[in-house]
Formats: sequence, C-alpha cells, structure tokens
Amino acid sequence: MLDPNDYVGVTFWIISAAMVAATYFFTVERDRAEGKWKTSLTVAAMVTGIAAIHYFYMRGVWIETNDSPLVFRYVDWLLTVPLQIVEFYLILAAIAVVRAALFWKLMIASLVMLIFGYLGELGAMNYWLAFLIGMAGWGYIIYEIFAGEASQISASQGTEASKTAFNALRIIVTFGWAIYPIGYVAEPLFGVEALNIVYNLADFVNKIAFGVVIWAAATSSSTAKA
Ligand SMILES: *C/C=C(C)/C=C/C=C(C)/C=C/C1=C(C)CCCC1(C)C
Repeated sequence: MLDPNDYVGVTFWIISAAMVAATYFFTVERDRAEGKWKTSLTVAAMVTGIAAIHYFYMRGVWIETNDSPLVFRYVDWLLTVPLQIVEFYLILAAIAVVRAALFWKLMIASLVMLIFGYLGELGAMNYWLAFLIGMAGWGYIIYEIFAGEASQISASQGTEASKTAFNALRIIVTFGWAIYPIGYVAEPLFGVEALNIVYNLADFVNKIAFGVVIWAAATSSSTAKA
C-alpha cells in the first residue's frame, strides 16, 4: 500500500507511470521520424520501457523495506546507460563514419562509473574511493563529448538537426547526469530518502527528457527533409 505521507514512495509511483507513458509516446511517434532517426526513437522507448519495469519493482522494495532498492536500481542503470551511449553513437553514425573505438571508449567509461558506484553503495569498498573512481569515468565521458573525437565529428560533419541533438545530449550528460552524484553524496548527509528522491528525479530528467530531445530532433529533421 502507498502511504500518503510516504513522499518517496509517491515519487516512485509517479515516475513508474511517466515511464510507461513515455514508452508509448516514443513508440507511436517513431512513425513520424525519417529512416535513420527511427532507431534512435526505438532506443529511447527501450530505455523508458526498461526503467518502467524496474520502477514497479523499486516502488515495491521501497514500500516494504523503506530502504534503497539498490540491486534493481543498478540493474536498471546497467541496461539503460549503455543504451544511452548507443544513442550518442547512432546520432553521430547517422551523419558520419564513426570509429567503433569511440563507442567502446564511451561504453567502458560508463561501466566504470556504474560498477564503482554500485560497489560504494553496497559497502563492498570505501564509499568515497568508489565515488572518486566513478567520477573519473563520468569525467572521461564529458571530456570525450566536449573535446574528443565525438565533438570533432559533430562539429565538422553534423547537420543542423544532428548538431542540435548532439548539443542537447551534451547538456544532458553534463547537467542531467550530475544529479546522480549529488544523490550519492546526499545519502551520508541526509539519508536514504534524499538519495532516492534525487535518483528518481534524475531518472525522470535523463530518461524522459533525454528521449524528448531525440524525438524533437527526429521529427524536426523529418519535416525539414534534412
Ligand atoms: C537512466 C540512468 C542513468 C542515465 C544513470 C546515470 C548514472 C550516473 C551518471 C551515475 C553516476 C555516478 C557517478 C558519476 C559517481 C559514482 C556514483 C554514481 C554511480 C551515482
């Protein structure tokens, strides 16, 4: 049962519903996008669909134990973060020939980020050491999309729509993803409620808003026949 005073539980509930609605939206809207963009919308729908399933379970764990649904949370991230990296790659690959090495660099950095975050939260290693290693993985991704190969490809070969999407993705990865480490730091200071509220908000921004950005680029490029 959902207690009206359990505001963390309520956010789990709201986000579950939003993830389902977003999945439906991206799936249906896929018809309006042109060829190369269709896959991007499919991936966006996969991300919110996978998250929806995990949110149903996470809500249950939270309501029954009042503790962080740690395993469901990280399994969800382990599936959806790589899909978001795929999304980056698709946007670049739609406009240019991109080396597979770039994809693997982004993928490995994101795995480092998540694996160490998990070990820290699990208590399997020092909380702050795990945090620093996770931050280094994220820092590397930021470097790559602002100064590395990915940014050079977008700047030199991108179309108007793909540049818009790429810039928006940069903002998501820099500011949207920054919400997660804030949650991690909030836990020892303010407790598991703070951690879960912040992570839930972060997922809303990074999975749903992220998909909307792709949807906007996909449908604008179809209309303009770009
Ligand atoms: C849909 C889920 C997403 C986009 C999850 C993203 C998760 C992060 C960006 C996590 C970042 C973390 C660090 C940068 C440091 C270590 C702690 C983490 C794992 C919370």
